[in-house]
Amino acid sequence: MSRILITSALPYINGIKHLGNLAGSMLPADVYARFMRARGHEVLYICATDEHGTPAELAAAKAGQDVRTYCDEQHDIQRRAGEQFGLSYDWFGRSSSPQNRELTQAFCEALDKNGLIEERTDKMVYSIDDGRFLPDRYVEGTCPHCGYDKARGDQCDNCGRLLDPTDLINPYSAVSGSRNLEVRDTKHLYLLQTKVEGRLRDWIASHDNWPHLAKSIANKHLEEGLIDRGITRDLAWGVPVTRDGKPRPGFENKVFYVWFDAPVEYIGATREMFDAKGDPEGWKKWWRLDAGADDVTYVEFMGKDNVAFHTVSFPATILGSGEPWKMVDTLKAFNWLNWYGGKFSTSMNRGVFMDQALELLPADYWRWYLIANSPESSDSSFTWEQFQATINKDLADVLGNFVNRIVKFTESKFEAKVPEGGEAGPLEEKLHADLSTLIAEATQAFEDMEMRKAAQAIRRIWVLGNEYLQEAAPWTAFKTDTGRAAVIVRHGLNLVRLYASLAQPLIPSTAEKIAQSVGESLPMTWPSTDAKAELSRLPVGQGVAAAEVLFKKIEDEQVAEWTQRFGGSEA
Ligand code: B3M
Ligand code: ZN
Repeated sequence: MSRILITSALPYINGIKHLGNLAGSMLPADVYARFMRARGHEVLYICATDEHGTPAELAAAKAGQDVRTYCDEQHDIQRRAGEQFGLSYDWFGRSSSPQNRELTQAFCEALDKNGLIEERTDKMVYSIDDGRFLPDRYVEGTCPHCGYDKARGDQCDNCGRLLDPTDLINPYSAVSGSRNLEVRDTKHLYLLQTKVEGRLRDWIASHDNWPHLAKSIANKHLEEGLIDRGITRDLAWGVPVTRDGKPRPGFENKVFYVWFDAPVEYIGATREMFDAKGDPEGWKKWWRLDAGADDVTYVEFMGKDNVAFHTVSFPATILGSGEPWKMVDTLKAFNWLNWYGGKFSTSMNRGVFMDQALELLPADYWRWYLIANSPESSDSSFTWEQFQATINKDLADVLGNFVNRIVKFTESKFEAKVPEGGEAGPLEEKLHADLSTLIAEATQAFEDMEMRKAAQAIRRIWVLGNEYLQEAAPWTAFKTDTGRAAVIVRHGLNLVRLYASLAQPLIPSTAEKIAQSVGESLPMTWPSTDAKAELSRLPVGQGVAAAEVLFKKIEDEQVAEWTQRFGGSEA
């Protein structure tokens, strides 16, 4: 048994997330966490809301609320939506917590002591009409690299490059739209990444096991070359800048850049959790190598636009601190899930957000679709047509139908009990062999965080069960040979049990219902690759009871209505 630390990128506080965000970090992280728990590992799955920086300030201003109140409300909304989606966080924290403030300040002070922090006078965009500096997302304009005309001051959404507000061509204020801007001097702290470059390169080079997308993005950023980064901003909302635990002179009206404190919140949230449990030192055994964290395996999940921060900026902070922190072992990155090939957009009524999705259908429908179509090797697109087809086929026809059919047959012919007697024949032997291979495939895919592949293997296992039942035809055998029928039904019911255990990470609420239909309950341990053993787990005589319909088919009228409401191909 190992200890596995899992984090998914922290969703910004600025409003509830859409299905694309869910598919690209939180959901696969949850699936992986559930899989690893079923494997018997000790898992700690941490997430939080990312509450600082310009996204929070801008969204609060738009909502007409002060930032603190806005964040309190939005955090609750996101926490609830996550729970309803079955995201099994061990803790869902807040980057605005006192724990994170303390850790963030301590990191900066450690870097400072190591000569890696420098005060520099910067030229920053100042808006005369707004009477303020415009850091990061407060300014928008044209990307100097690719010409995209809605690039933000911190990053271009089109080409993915990290930007500085002064890089933008034709800049304008995101607050007022004003182009009445000038460049003014202001003092900021710089993290001297150039001085950590050697260590950072060695560290990245020692991780050739990272999945391809993460590795290639990390290398691309190294090739572009490291630069020293400003880690403070002229903002009021954020982690205050300190020296020796007191406000740092000259920085009283500044805070840390959101990307400086956000990744620290992975640690901060862990500390929030252990503080809440009354074990204030407990977090260290997950994060400090000098407190036992060296046997932890740490896996991060995130969208591709976050990779640079997790492979360059945050590691530079940790390495530069010179302190014994646990660093990421494996980093799983995702491409975009698009909406009909374009971006999700609230303002343009394109796409479904987490809360809306649950008004339409239970979480498991979405979870299955999003994992089965996970944007792993390339971007993928949500379409209502594909969603309907996937649900109706995989979940309703293949899985739901199998479970109901065999359990109902047992109810009517075998007194609703796992029957005894009869002997396995060639059909069962073939089933065992095929199934063993597929269980091994599914297991390996989950281990490798290959979500699509894992879902495919699981789907093939469901199909295999259907084919077996079709061929073995217990309803026919029953008329002439009840012993033979009993063998088949016993295999069928054990397949149901197996399906429940395999479905746990992906569709946890339905997995519970499936387990109950054959008298079992979750959590179940992950199956071994010995299918013969796995198909003889149910005790003879155990009662079974058909669940109500597991999955309802999605009708064409529903697709029409949802397309109208949330956009579709014509959008
Ligand atoms: N909040 C960006 C995002 O949601 C950012 C991730 C922080 S991870 C430390 O895409
Ligand atoms: Zn660009």
